[in-house]
Amino acid sequence: MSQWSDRAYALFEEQQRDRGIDLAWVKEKLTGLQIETPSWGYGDSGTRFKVFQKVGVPRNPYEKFDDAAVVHRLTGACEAVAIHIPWDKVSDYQKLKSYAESVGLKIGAVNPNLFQDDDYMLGSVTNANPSIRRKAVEHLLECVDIMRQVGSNALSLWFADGTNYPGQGHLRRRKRWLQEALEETYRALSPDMKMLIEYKFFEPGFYHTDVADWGMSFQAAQKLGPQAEVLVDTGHHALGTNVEHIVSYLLDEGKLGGFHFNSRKYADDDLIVGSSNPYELFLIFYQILDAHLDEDVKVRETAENIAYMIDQSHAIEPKIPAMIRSICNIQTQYAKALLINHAELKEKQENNDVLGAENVLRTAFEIDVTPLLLAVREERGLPPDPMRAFLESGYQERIAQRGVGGSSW
Ligand code: RM4
Ligand code: MN
Ligand code: MN
Repeated sequence: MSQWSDRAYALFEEQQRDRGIDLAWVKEKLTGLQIETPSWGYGDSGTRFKVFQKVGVPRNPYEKFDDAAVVHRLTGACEAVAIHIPWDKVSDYQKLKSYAESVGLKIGAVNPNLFQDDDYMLGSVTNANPSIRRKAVEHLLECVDIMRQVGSNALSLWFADGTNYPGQGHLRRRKRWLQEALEETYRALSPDMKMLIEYKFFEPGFYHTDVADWGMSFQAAQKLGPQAEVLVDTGHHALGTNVEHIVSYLLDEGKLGGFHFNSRKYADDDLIVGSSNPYELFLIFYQILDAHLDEDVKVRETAENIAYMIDQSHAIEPKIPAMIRSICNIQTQYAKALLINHAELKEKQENNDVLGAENVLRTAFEIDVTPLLLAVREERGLPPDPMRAFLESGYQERIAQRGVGGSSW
């Protein structure tokens, strides 16, 4: 470290010691934070107006793993990569698994795709046509089989099913079909596998969506059993929704399975994490870390087993730097949340000290954690500034030889 950062860290350490913060624990937690990146975040994606094709985009799933390996090497935080089927369909999944391992990665969640086949225009597992419903369930089962082959323990489900017009579909019948499909899939899981049920309030359906909010995911998961949990995608709520409250509720019920982190200003924007509302991310981590201290072991275990994932689609961003920035932004907000003085907060809450309690949270949020992040990276032998290290590595220039128009959606 430079003399400047050594001095900055010494000062930081002293300040945190005065606040009663256990920095050894903070560093251990920061080091342990692993965030899965999505294979699709390395490919070209876009809006409904245009998909801009970029130079150097991966041409196949293997090259997506090459790019993800760079992100992991520079951040030390992204060992697992989520795959989306059929975007990452290969003839030999053992080979894909071995390849991932050969570049220092493992395969994370398997995401079925029930929205791009022409048959699914009017729904997949909720389609009025029984043979289309069957086809959709077969795809879900195929994905469970792929999980076995690649050693994945999370089936991550998002259903695009919905309607555009009142009366277009029978809502209760669709609800039952959906649950039947989930049940059949659930029965196919091995005991070490989790089913994560994601929700989104609209899009592509503009009138109703079959799994529209956390309550619907929660209820479906509750009926299925302990291996089913809710996945919170931070971009999937109506504007103004208190996402951290949902997080705390699901933690208390032992049903928070994972996150899809991304940022949004308006709808499902899938932008770089923390670019729009870093305070929300900090408050989500506050809820999680508070649950780590819960007296109920079930709540603690739920908090410790959350699958953190990024779900970003890059329309205009260079993909690898966008991923690195997201990881750094997550680490920054996590570090700030680790500096919350929980004992002080509890005391303020118990004394009904409104401003005092809010001040405890804001104080942690306003701390500059740069010296801490630099120190942790240095101790782990990682570049102190992963973005700069990437830009100076020449990797982007090297992959330019892949040309334009690599594989995307
Ligand atoms: C959806 C949802 C899913 C993701 C797809 C690509 O909006 O967030 O998690 O797999 O997009
Ligand atoms: Mn998502
Ligand atoms: Mn989404």
